[in-house]
Amino acid sequence: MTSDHAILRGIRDSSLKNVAQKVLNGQRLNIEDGLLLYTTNDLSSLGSLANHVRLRKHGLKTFYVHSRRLSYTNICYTHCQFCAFQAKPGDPRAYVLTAEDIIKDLSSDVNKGVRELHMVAGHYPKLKIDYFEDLFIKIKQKFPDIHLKVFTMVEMDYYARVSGISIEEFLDRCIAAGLESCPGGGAEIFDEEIRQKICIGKKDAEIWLNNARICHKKGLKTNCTMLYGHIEKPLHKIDHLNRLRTLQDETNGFLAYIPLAYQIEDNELGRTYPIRETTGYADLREIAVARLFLDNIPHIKAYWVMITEGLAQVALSFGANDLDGTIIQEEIAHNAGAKTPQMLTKQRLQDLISSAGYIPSERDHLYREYAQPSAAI
Ligand code: V47
Repeated sequence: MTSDHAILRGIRDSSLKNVAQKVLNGQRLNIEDGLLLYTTNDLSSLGSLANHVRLRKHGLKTFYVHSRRLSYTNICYTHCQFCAFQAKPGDPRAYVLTAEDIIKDLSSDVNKGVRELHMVAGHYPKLKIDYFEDLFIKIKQKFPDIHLKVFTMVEMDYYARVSGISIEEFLDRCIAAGLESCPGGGAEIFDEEIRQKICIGKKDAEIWLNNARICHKKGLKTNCTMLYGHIEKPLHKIDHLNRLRTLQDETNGFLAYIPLAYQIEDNELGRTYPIRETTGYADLREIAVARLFLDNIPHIKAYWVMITEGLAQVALSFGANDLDGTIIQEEIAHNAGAKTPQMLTKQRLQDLISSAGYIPSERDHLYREYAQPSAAI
């Protein structure tokens, strides 16, 4: 690891020296420090500090998971301006999958050896708790080793409400049927003013955070995200990260944080505002800021689907320690213009990690390493 002295000497922006010293001392950064991280143009210093923390926490180990994405419906009654995936009833693209459709799909060859099924979908009032119980039970009967990672904090709120039961009862019943963890989507930006512009009418930040709190108290680990690269400002992002960090101090239930780079095509937000796609510079900054500011969230993912494989690989030296995974059949980012492949093989992930000088490790949802890698693809 580079010595503290060498890191301090390499810092070009002298206003970062104090923050750098705090990072090297292992002290927590405050909001003002966070804002500095967002406003400096000294990206290489952010990178070397973030990499220093990454090496301190994880060494060279870099995780990935063999994962399948699936959305049981694209019908959505919520109006998120950034979403290109949603369809309204009557739209020729609209679909709802039955448990049988999903089992059939999961039985196909491409899913061989998949360890994790990551499901998020639209908000469709005809799907109620019994649909999810039946679905989870059937998936677990047929594929007992597949881990079920389902529902954003906003989705679970919606489906508990349309089922006429409390969020606690909804979760208890889903857990009994096979739910094992939850993905981090739906957080967008917590600031209410921005939220009202990018996802009018979506449940507010307090509901997202409180549902995460409820999950964590029930022992369900979850992830967390932030959607960046649209109309937000640095203050909104630091406020968002600070709220995640505060909840993590209380519950320790977040496993990973994933910055989500806004994809601009085929959605209302991209048509309304003159937004350009995020730059590599901005994407690397998000990873580094996350590693430095979120001192209590262990894993930072570079989500190659949204920032490209090449940049995700570079992000491993800017604080990221997880490349997410194979991600078979992702739809949300690809519908909004992501030009990345529909999946990466495990071999490709391992090569990306090794050729950058890190050590690949296939993980499960709790970041336990598998002694034997899953079936080769
Ligand atoms: O909830 C929607 C966001 C999320 C766009 O937990 C968009 O391991 C960018 O949550 N541009 C889904 N983002 C993705 C997600 C996720 C991804 C990777 C890992 C994990 C995890 C979770 O994507 C949605 C929404 O917040 N989103 N539209 C868009 N145009």
